[in-house]
Amino acid sequence: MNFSNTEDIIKSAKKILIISHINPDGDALGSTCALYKAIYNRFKKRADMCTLTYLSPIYNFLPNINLAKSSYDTSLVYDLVITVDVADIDRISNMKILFDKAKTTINIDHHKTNNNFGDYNYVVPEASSTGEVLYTLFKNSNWEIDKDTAECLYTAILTDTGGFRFDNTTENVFKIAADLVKIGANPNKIFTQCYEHKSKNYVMFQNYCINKSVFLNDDKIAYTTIYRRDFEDYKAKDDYTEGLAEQLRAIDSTDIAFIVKEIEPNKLCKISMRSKLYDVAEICSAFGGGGHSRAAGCSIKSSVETSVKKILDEIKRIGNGQ
Ligand SMILES: [Mn+2]
Repeated sequence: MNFSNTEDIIKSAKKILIISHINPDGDALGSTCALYKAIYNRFKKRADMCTLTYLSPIYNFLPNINLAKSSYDTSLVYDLVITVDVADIDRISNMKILFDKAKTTINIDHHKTNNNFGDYNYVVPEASSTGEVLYTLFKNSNWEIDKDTAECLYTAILTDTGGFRFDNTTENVFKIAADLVKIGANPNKIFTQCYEHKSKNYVMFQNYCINKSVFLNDDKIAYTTIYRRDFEDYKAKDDYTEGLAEQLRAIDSTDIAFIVKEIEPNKLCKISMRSKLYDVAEICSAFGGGGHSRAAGCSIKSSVETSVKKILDEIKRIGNGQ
């Protein structure tokens, strides 16, 4: 896999937009900034970068992220729009208008639920992260990976493998990481930036959410619910729930862990689900969601209580966690 069929398109495009999904994580932002720098190095042209709802300062260390904007004028017409780490085109929110109008689109991703929505698609479900897909594309296309690009790719791979812990952490991941370190990515610096810049409110909020967890079926199922008022009480930002489901999954008895986050009282909830054993993407797909087999999510247009019941019914229906 390389850029041989799209290199001329990227080369001739005057206006390029790189975009990832809403609530972008380290893979989304790292991949965006890595591709930006790689295109600059190769063609000496600057693409626009869109980071949508990104607010948290955690990833502000990524080279060139300061050049990204949260949205672009929907009246613009791009020659090329490249999506990175976008499993479903609806996850780029209203920037889909720019995607639909673009002369050409390229879709670079690693989610197995990706339905190849681009004109050109580089979708590798076996890859740990979009960062890994990009690394392979850059290498196979003889595109330079400089220190900035290496830092971005390392961040993408580090965060999507949960710090080289999840079952997507392959031999290849370590080979790539070693190469990126050789180029100049600093593992300790990037780890500290990604995982040790938590605010006090964040830690207190997470402890509160964990404290009120509910355990079912001999503690095989663990979940917690987070209401808007909880966010207000702890002055918590929306992404303060990140890592909660992983904490519940870490309990030895737990097979399935999920969190139900109230988005709009009595109207809309967002669910993040994790498992050690089961395909939670299947459970989430029953509600129009998706993701990976051990980490998936969905939205349910109900109250928190009804959403919990629907999820538990679905777990029961497919016979998991029993
Ligand atoms: Mn990813």
